[in-house]
Amino acid sequence: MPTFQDLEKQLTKLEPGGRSRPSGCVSRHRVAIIIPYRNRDNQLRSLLHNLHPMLMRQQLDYGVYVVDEALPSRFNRAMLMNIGYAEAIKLYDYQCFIFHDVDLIPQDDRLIYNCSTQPRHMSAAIDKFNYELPYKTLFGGVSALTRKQFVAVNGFSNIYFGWGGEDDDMFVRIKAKGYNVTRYPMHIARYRMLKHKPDTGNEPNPMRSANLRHAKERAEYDGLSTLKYKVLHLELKALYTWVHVEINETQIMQVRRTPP
Ligand code: UD2
Ligand code: MN
Repeated sequence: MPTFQDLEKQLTKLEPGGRSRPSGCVSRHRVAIIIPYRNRDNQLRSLLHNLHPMLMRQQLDYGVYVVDEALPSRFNRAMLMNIGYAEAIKLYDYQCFIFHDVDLIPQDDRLIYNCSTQPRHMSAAIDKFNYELPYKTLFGGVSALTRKQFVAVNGFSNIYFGWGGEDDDMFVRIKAKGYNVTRYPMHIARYRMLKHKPDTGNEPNPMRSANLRHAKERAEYDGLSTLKYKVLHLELKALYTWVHVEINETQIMQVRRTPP
């Protein structure tokens, strides 16, 4: 496993903040890779080691954003992705957003990290699930939305603390706005999932099914439009832009969970 220092030596063409663009042409795709993150150092190194060379080969104009949630609030994957979006657009005119679990390593160069006329679920075939889609409405893992699509669905919900439900909630939002989820062919959309020890602060969320029941109505008043957070630190590191954030769980839970 390479250290961050090893990686910096290998990836000399990167610009500060984990940015790259093709030399000699202007890429059609300005892509922000948003990684919801806490305490998965080994996996982050592994992902960056694989992702940067692949994205360069794909001739994308891209940047990598690691949104790292400070303790003690419970992990909120969906909200971290909203924050990643909000911070990335302040820094560059991104038009495409790839929301990326840190533990999924793409295995095929034809898995192009761009956006389409419909939201795309990228991680359709994962080794852990025998490279089969576990269920048709799955939207977890890695997904791709244009800026316009992401704004139309009001981003992700902010109220899912702990593990589960936030990806299904997004699927509901997407359908509610008349979009259809697309996927690359199963022999291309292949990923390896890295193993890890159980996390603290990301235990299964007991509210996940109850929250999901009102996903469609809640999309109108819970999401990008009500996003509140505090940036503790933002730094253009060599391999990625590090966004260290504080989330106030009590404050967020004052948002209505059920329709008025
Ligand atoms: C599934 C989904 C994931 C998400 C989750 C439910 C797939 C392939 N993955 O993941 O997208 O919907 O269920 O919430 O469908 N993380 C940290 N530190 C932590 C905890 C989580 O960095 O302490 C991040 C990291 O990017 C990780 C992601 O959150 O990959 C999802 O957590 P997980 O990998 O533990 O959950 P998993 O594999 O069941
Ligand atoms: Mn995982």
